[in-house]
Amino acid sequence: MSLQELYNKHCSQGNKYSYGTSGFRMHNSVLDTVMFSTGIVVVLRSLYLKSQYVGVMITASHNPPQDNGVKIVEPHGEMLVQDWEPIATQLANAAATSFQEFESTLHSIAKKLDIDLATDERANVVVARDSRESGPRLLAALKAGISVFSNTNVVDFGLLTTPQLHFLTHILNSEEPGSAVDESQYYSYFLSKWDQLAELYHLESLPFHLTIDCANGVGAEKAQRLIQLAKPLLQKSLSTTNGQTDKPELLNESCGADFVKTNQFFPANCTPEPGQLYCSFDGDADRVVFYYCDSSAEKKFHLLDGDKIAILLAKLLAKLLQDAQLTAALSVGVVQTAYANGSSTKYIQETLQIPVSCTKTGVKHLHHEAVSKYDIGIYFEANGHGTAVFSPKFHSLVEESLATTQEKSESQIKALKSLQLFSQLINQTVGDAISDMLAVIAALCIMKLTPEQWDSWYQDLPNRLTKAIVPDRSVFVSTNAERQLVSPEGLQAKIDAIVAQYPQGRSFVRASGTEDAVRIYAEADTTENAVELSSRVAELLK
Ligand code: NG1
Ligand code: ZN
Repeated sequence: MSLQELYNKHCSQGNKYSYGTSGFRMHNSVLDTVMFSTGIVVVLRSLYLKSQYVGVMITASHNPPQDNGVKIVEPHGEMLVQDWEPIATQLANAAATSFQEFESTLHSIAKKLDIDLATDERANVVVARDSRESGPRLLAALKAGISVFSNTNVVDFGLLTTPQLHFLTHILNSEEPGSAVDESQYYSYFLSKWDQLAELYHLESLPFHLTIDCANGVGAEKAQRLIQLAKPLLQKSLSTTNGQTDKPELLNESCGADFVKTNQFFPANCTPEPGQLYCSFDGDADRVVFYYCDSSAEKKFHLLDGDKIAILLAKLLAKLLQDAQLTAALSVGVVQTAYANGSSTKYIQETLQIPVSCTKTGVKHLHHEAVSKYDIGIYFEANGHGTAVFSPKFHSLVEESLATTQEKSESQIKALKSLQLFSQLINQTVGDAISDMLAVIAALCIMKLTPEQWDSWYQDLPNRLTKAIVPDRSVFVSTNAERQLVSPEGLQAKIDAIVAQYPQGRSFVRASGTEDAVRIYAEADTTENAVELSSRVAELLK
């Protein structure tokens, strides 16, 4: 088909698109145009990077089933570099204007990038999607965009979690060209790291059963596959719930990480028992939060969110560094956003004496800070999206130390081996619910912690996260890692005046990057105060 015929088949006019925090994300019915243009951008990106594989994930994560979206993944699993985001936006909007506009924009982008549109250089693309019903249709539109070029190779992995796509994109670019890469490499890699840790610590059983709420999404099939492939030690202590991937309308419905974090309550189809641990993935399994119930008569719900996961990993990794005698040589830091509970920040800084950075919302910002500032950078959004990244200096020092073991104590060697295994068990490309889950289980086993003990280190300040629909969210401009507004003028001063009336009060307002809304966060000493503070700030927006 000609460019014009392909365009006519997949594009429609009138919508406005923006490549945001998590790529393009909207109601599925308006996404065909964007899929088509993104197919072209991905090919350009691969050609620009000398035919390396570039990844594309079709997902709308924790959003409702009727939404969908697309994001581009760099050859080694990072998110699309920031200076290509405007290119993706520009081409999508040109496609939504007219064929003439689209064609001329495509030529001008190619010219700027110095890419010959008629090249016979090979472009390599790797695609996957979550379990949404609109996925196959949108994938076809994406492939149509890719087919505009004559020499393309598309590796289609079908259904994957977002982190699996990131991981396999990296593997495809790391292996010899032509080697077969398949999904099973993901499971064998992470399970082998977990098994090695279990062996190092002589683990014989897990001190709890872990039930995984899979949000009725793609994570269900993947978690079940992981359990099937695991050795009995892990296998007998894990099970899944909300695994109805075949009923797309149930995706994220009364279950999943976002539901649990927002409602601070158990998901559907989960009958909690004291002493056991539970976790929830989101729709594309790049987020995870944990929880448990206490032994009171009402079986009270307790959340172990991204803040608590960051602290668990920070505490363990800092202790291992100490035992490995590397504390002076390697830095550890935690990266959070303004949504982190104030108690967690205080605990990390004051009790753990570990530095904390605060960045804008969106893992790309946290990732960048973690990589550029620390040798071990642990970053998590409160909603459970995050990972820990290890610097090249970390890897070389640990490797060097392990190469000369004769003058080292047994505990030092054990700590060094543990550090190395954790740096592999934790997905280095992106936050990953499955890999984070395995790291949390390993950390709890090694530190001999029950869920209650993990939870007891500090108490979250009561908080509320709500949203408000405003006529134009673009007027809400933030500064200071989104903790203060510079526009609309005068609003921040009014927020500050209200916040000052509440002990331990903190509140901020920012425009969402993924929804047409502004978010209001408030925390204070008591639940009543947090709720009151939140509604008084919300009043200001009316
Ligand atoms: P926005 O809509 O910009 O607040 C939300 C989450 C982010 C991140 C992105 C991407 C909150 C408060 N915000 O961003 O943490 O996960 O979605 O999915 O949870
Ligand atoms: Zn997600």
